[in-house]
Amino acid sequence: MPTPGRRALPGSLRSSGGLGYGHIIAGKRRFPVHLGGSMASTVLVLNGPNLNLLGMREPDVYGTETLDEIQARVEARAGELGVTADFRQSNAEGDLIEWIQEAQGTADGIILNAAAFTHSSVAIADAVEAVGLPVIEVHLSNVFRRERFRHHSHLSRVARGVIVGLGGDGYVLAVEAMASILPRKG
Ligand code: CA2
Repeated sequence: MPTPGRRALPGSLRSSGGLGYGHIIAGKRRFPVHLGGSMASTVLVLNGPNLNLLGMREPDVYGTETLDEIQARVEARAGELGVTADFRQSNAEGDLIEWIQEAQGTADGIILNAAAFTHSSVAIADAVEAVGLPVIEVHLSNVFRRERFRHHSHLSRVARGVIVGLGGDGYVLAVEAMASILPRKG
């Protein structure tokens, strides 16, 4: 029986396997809940516009490694460190903002290469500030050796740290840094 005066949530409780984070679905909304138990930290790795073209064009600037190859290296290193990497790419600013917002309650930290949105998006910076998770900004190229408009990042002010100019290695270093920043679970 529900306590008088308190409305039971008209929703269902779902977990994505084992204990850890699940979510309550109430109507069209999802509310993340922690279900207890031990689990690995989750690091969301977000990639912005045109990074899906890596390895196919501009190898002199961005190297020959594809985004799939970087993903494989990130997942392998994350596995060694006992961290789960959730790797994504989108050409749409709104997707990146949605993913950053959703990370609250579902992830422990974010590695972010927002690509060209780095230099233009106050909205992504606001989302990073609002989510309150540690964010490491990564750029494949050394943006400071490039055009002046790439020298300014809206994200660096709200990022925990910034890694530039080391190609795909920068992502792996960011996973290592994130693993040492995040408290061990369990
Ligand atoms: O160096 C980085 O990682 C950048 O975030 C890459 C962005 C650029 O706008 C930033 O200033 C620095 C561009 C990503 C586009 O990637 C391409 C890959 C291959 C061919 C063309 C674009």
